[in-house]
Amino acid sequence: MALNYISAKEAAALINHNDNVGFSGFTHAGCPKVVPKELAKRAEEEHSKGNPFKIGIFTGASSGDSLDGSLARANAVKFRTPYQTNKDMRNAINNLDHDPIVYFDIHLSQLAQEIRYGFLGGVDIAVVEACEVTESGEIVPTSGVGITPTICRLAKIVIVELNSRVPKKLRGIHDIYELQDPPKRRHINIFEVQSRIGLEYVKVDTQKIFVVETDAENEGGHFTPVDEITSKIGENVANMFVSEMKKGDIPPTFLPIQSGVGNIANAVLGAMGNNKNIPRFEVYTEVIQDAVLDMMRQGNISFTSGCSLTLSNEAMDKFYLDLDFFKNKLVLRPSEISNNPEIVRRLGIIGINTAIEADIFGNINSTHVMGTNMMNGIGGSGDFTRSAYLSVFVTPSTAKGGMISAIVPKVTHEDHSEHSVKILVTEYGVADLRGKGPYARAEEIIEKCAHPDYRPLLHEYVSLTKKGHTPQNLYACFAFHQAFLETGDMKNADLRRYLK
Ligand code: 0RQ
Repeated sequence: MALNYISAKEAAALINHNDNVGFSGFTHAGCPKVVPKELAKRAEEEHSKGNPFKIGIFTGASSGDSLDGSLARANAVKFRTPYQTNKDMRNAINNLDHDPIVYFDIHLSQLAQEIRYGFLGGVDIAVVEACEVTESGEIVPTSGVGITPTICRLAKIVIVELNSRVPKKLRGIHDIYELQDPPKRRHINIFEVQSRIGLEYVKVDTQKIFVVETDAENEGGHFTPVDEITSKIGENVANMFVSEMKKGDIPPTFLPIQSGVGNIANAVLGAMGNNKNIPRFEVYTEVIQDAVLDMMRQGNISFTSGCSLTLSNEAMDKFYLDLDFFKNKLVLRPSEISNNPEIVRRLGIIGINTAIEADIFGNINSTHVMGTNMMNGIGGSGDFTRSAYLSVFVTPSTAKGGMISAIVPKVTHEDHSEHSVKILVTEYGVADLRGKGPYARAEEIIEKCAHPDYRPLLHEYVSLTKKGHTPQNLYACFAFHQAFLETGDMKNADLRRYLK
């Protein structure tokens, strides 16, 4: 059947106020660009006429500025889930003065199934980026998959942004598979990082497809060059892996690695590549960043499975040029498979994720600044952390020019608990929490990871609150944060003020 080609403006007109819209992609990779921008214009036009216009947004993870940025600025968002990183979206989520966006943060592997279960109100329209769409309804995604199979199947209308900038030759890199829901779900047939279990495309009833042609550019930013701190964190992680191998706690063949998003994660992978004692390894992760491709080219990584190519534009262009090299060494999967805890546990994945703050017992806050303001969201960190062979968290020991200690007596928001977190790493060292009770954990974290400026205060907290299984005082535990809010510097924390 011939496909229905329309303009981006006509596509935006298919979307109504109050619709729930599912978007393809994962991070900026694979997200639609021209339709969301037109949709934002449409919302502004409706608002100027005094009409309401807001949509609910489901995505794979964060998205590009054309999507989250445009729609947030146009005040066109009813709710948003899951992970986001756009500044304007974040401001709109945190700012209660002006019509806030309802944001609920869930583990990325769970979103597709929660949409299917009907927990979130259904999907009316899917807007997906593709490098190919056939007259039989085969849609080949671009550089990120996310929740594409689920939204395409459930939506009444599927708008395909057919992006000619992405080579059709990408076909074959995806492994598209959607899980059945309980009680019919069976095991996932992935027993190795490189296992393939699905199709090269998403199959959709052609009657509901509308195609919008585009050549919009990838929206990848740049990675900040590795600095002294991120490079030291990376070195500490790499050396820890080497000593784990020497001890026999990590097998000599190594185990698949998951690594989070951002500059620190990129630096950690780079450091692993530079360490001659780490053997060639595999990656089973969600975001594939620039460092992974460099390491594949150099032979440090033999195979990579992920959900998206979260690359700078420069690295993306180079990837397309080298497609023949990567085609049999890399696979892109939907987020419910790339992040599936069943596979994480089975393959023995080592998870490396970044914390905003950690407490002296190993609980991790990945999402909230000072307990109140949402940064990005939990992303896939929980999918991996809870089920990993070894869960590692990394963070610089301080933030905001040293005024904030990333190691605190108690985290102000808990995303990952001490029960899942095994290793904590800062530029100062590596705290191994395995087999240690709360007092020993506190000692290990303070001495190995905290910034020296904060060590006396943290020790003081433990000695002043020494009581019961876990030394804690419910008044003093946030004295560090309180000091920052009142004086702009956590070093001014006056523990005794709360402990009279
Ligand atoms: O603020 O942007 O104003 O400079 O947080 O911190 O050090 O640049 O590190 O970019 O790697 O982000 C945890 C947010 C780290 C990210 C987080 C401020 C700091 C800076 C960014 P500025 P950095 P990164 C894979 C897995 C959760 C989800 C996850 C994240 C900004 O890694 O979102 O792991 N992780 N997903 O100054 C106040 C503190 C702070 C602080 C840092 N203690 N207090 N501000 N900052 N620590 C991804 C996916 O699932 C797709």
